[in-house]
Amino acid sequence: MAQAGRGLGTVAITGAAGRIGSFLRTELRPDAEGLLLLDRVPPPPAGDGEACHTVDLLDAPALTAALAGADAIVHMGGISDEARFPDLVNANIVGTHNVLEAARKLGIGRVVLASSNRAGGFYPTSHTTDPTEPPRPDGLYGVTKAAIEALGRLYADKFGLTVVCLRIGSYEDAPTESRHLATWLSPRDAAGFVRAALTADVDYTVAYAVSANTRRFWALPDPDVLPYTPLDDAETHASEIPAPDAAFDPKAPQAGTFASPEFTLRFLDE
Ligand code: 15L
Repeated sequence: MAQAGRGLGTVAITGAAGRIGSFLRTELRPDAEGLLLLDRVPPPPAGDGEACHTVDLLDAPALTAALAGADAIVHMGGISDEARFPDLVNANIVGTHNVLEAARKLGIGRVVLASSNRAGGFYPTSHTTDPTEPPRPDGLYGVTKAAIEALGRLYADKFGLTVVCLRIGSYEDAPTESRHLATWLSPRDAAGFVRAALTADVDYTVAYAVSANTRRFWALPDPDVLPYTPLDDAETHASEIPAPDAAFDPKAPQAGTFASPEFTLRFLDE
């Protein structure tokens, strides 16, 4: 375990074998006293100060056992895009409920939930969406993300947990398509938002986790609430992107093609 700076205490990461989870593992390790790494598939072997648990979010007793000892949970696990509704409901809504229940029972005071911009993907690109506006999901996946924000609010209001919901944008090493010029979340900004969510003096908040993109259509969080100001701007990559203006018809949904009927019809019965 790294000896310097352990201010975050013991942090549990669900979805620790996933793309964002693996990155956060590396980023948070120096700041945490220890890491509990949970995933349905075995995370890469534990290093110093780490404990790995192969656990399904739907196995509540095993999940609770694996989370014991955490001071905070960064919940990244679940299905990360459109899928069949029963699968989404189980992995995302029931899974998040199990995480929040484990936190309540174990006295873990802080949970960071991976929400998504897709909870509001039907707002048009001409609109700057603030996360306090009503959800406007672009698909079934977005519906489950709106639901987990509500679950987080319930556990904050009723049981006094601190819950920070991050509406993650397009997490990529670099933007690769027109829409990303608005929606990109760079890895270093992702780490910045998560660190802020682990330290913010707040009961409950929902915030867009998006880089400081010139063309963004989401409001950045108030730094007095979530103390992080993003550093990267997708615009610096605009010249590498084919048809950089293509996604910016003012009436088009912010989710782009994710909002099309076809994107969801694949997961619905005839
Ligand atoms: C998300 O929430 C998804 O997890 C990811 O696959 C992308 O679709 C991203 O949103 C996006 O909006 O680009």
